[in-house]
Amino acid sequence: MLTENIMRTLSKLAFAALVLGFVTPALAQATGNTSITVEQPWARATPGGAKTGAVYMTLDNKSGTADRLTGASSDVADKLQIHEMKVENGVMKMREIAGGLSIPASGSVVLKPGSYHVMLIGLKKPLTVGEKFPLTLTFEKAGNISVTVPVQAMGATQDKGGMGKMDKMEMK
Ligand SMILES: [Cu+2]
Repeated sequence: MLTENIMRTLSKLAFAALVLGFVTPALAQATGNTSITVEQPWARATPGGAKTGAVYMTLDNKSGTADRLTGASSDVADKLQIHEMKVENGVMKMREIAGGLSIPASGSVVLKPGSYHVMLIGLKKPLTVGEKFPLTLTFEKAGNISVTVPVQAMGATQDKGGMGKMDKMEMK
């Protein structure tokens, strides 16, 4: 009987140690700077002569503090902006997001065709399928994060036709 009680106590202690082991690093992360993970970045291939392109990705905020994507830079284009797309009076329009794109605490934001994107303005050469290029994202709290962006086909996967209609869109 006594040994059984001891065994129970021991297993409770082991369980507590296990729980603490998981909880401690999570707390440490939440109290520090934000930690942003950039998942599955990709860019749409561009037809020859195109002067603009777009990069998509998922931004995952694992911290308990909201952050903000304020800018981006890359060698492939003269200028990069954080854009959003919206239908206004039946017309699809895109514009730079004033103040950057906010990423909620313990949440994520998806940049995808027809929605948020990192706009490449003044492309130095067409983006061709299979190539990769470096991109540096700047966050208000997490600082700079560099990723490698693979170029995917123009009609690629997640595509709902958003950026494909770009030539017909107004840019503000
Ligand atoms: Cu745009």
